[in-house]
Amino acid sequence: AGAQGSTAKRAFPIGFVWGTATAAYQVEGAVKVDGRGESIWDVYAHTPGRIVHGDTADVADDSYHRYPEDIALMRGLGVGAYRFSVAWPRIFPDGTGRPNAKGVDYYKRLVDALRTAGIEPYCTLYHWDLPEALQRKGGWQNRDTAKAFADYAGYMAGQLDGRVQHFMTMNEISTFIGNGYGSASMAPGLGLKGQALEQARHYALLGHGLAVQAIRAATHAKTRVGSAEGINAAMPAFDEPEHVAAARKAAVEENAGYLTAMHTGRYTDLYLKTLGADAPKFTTEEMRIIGSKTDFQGLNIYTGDYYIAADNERGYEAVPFPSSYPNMQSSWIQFAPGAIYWGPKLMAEALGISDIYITENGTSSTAAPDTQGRVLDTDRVMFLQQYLGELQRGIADGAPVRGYFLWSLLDNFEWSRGYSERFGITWVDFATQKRTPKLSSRFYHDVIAGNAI
Ligand code: GBH
Repeated sequence: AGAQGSTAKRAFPIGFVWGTATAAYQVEGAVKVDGRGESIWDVYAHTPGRIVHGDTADVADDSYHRYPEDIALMRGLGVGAYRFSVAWPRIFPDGTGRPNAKGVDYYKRLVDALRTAGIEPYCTLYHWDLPEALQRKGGWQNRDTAKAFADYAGYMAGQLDGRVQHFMTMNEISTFIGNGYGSASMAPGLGLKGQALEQARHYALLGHGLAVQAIRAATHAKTRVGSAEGINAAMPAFDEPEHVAAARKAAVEENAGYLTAMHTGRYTDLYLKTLGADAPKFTTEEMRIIGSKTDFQGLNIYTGDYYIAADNERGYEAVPFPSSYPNMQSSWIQFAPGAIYWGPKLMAEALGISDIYITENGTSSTAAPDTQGRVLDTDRVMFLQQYLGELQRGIADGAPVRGYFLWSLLDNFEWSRGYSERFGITWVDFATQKRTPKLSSRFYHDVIAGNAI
């Protein structure tokens, strides 16, 4: 039984998976240990002016060495699952060629320690740390990278077969292409436009599809394969049939370059028409591969976009956020708990998805240790209370969500924001590596213990 509050709690389904999430580059550190090769993020972070305060992830949370302590934190929380990612350059330092046994062993030790602690490992094979050697050959602009990724993914999944049941190919194609190849705010910081950008996006999707097939070929039949994609969830401005229908159409069209392509094996007519001459070049065979059947869909949901019905070709119109709309510390996280109610529900309805995991949800907070050393992050507790309430309501209304992974277990290297934005429910003192659970850890512990919000 969970902790008793004064308000009656609403239950999650029996067997609902509660977890936390991290990514290799954001927590591991040890960038030159045991034969790891260089990644595009090492290069980017060491380029002056790219990261806030010139921070790097050379040490980060040192989880490469401190993972037993991190697992102990998870045991304290009571989570049943941990979503981590494998650093491709630890396995193939040059992206392809001969595997690096020491890198493989690290992940075997990690998943064995998790299983011993009763925590189910959920493994992401690509969370943005492309081997630099492949970037020098064009990275995701080069079709060969899709094949190299599938070879690596199949090899690694085979190595972890029997120890890991859930694999995700990639994390957020939308972000590593949009921000890394497009806007340049992330590695490799290319600033591409037009057809070149769309072709890179297409090859990333192809890499996902090829990897789904490679993982299946390398593992036993019960292995479940999916991806973790970021969506700015479509929400009706309010719950009224014509606006809900508009948001459902928006869910399909606004994700046409990602989830819609992956779940239907085609680009929508509207998507291709809108891109015009910038549309990617593709073959029927590539689209068939991109549409390879998956077993679950991971959704990273932090915020959403409001839609209303409109009398235009799309049948919907996006409503911009007024400047008075509340957001969290990270200016891109508009406070929108409805995103986690509508996002999974509309995606499942529109694309026929039967099993969804929330593979990331959470927020940054400026809360820092007080004079007693406590971190009282009431903004994060408020955020989680509201989002989890909406998640529970969505599941009760039929959204097929099987689990939830809170981003993140630890404060960590927040990409171009460096250490200036802290997403952890555990405070990390980066000078000493001391970990201190925040108030939100206690809150999440109680939710898990009661399986209710
Ligand atoms: C997720 O991305 C990531 O998967 C995870 O690694 C990350 O730590 C977490 O969210 C928290 O940010 O640099 O100003 O151009 C969430 C989607 C898309 C949000 C890109 C930030 C870049 C803003 N992200 N966006 S900016």
